[in-house]
Amino acid sequence: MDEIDEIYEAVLDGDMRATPEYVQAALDAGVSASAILQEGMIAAMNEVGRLFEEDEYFVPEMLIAARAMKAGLSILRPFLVDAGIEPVGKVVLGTVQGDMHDIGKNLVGMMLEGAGFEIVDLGTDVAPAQFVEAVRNGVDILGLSALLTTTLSSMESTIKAIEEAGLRGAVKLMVGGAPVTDGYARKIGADGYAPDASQAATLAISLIA
Ligand code: B1M
Repeated sequence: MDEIDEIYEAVLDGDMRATPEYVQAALDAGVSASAILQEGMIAAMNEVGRLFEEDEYFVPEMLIAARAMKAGLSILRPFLVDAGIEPVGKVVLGTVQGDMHDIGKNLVGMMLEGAGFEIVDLGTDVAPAQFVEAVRNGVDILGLSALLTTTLSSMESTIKAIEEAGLRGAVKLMVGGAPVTDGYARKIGADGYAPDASQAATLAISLIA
């Protein structure tokens, strides 16, 4: 088994102890942070999702896999975030109301930090009013994440709440997450959609340009 396979298996097994050890070993062996993330950890989470759909994994297995992935990400973080850059803009991020998924949002935060943005993370299950309050306090970009088809409507109601508060012109709105599409982003009035964390960083730079 090579380093990537070990990471993949450790995340799949939800092994919180082995995952960061294997991530460190892979980095020490010269494997790139991007390969570890994409081919090891994200690939394993996709397989977790597939096993869940097949009724082979249940919520507890998804949960421990997520914990293992987070443990691995803590080792990878310094390689994705380039510290000491002068902030190019402020981004407020959050997973919309009703949705507890935060791994993708956290990755987006790391990549944006790496691109020089200051990040304020509101966490998960964030109500529209909390996003409105954050925009009122001054921010360049608001990033909304949703992983459930059932919480896509929270994305739309958040944007509506920002419009109703008269703040739509004060902020750029960026959306993403597995069920989100470019078409949906346009339909709800977002300024941009990114399918993954690295494209989120590129999008954020173009939104403030
Ligand atoms: Co959940 N879950 N889950 N889950 N879970 C999914 C999303 C699911 C697809 C699994 C499946 O059926 N195959 C399915 C949703 C189906 C649907 O709606 N169509 C699902 C379900 C059904 C559920 C529950 C309802 C299960 C239940 O209780 N019966 C429940 C809902 C709880 C809730 O939120 N209210 C639930 C719970 C959970 C856990 C808590 C156990 C756990 C989350 C733990 C955590 O996040 N702290 C969990 C997990 C781990 C998953 C899967 C397996 C993995 C998600 C993940 O972290 N992926 C997931 C299946 C899958 O994704 N294949 C699944 C890795 C991550 C890097 O990718 O989050 O897509 P992702 O983020 C990407 C892009 O989407 C994008 O960039 C990221 C990095 O490249 N992106 C953005 C994300 N946000 C962005 C924002 C941007 C731009 C890009 O701009 C602002």
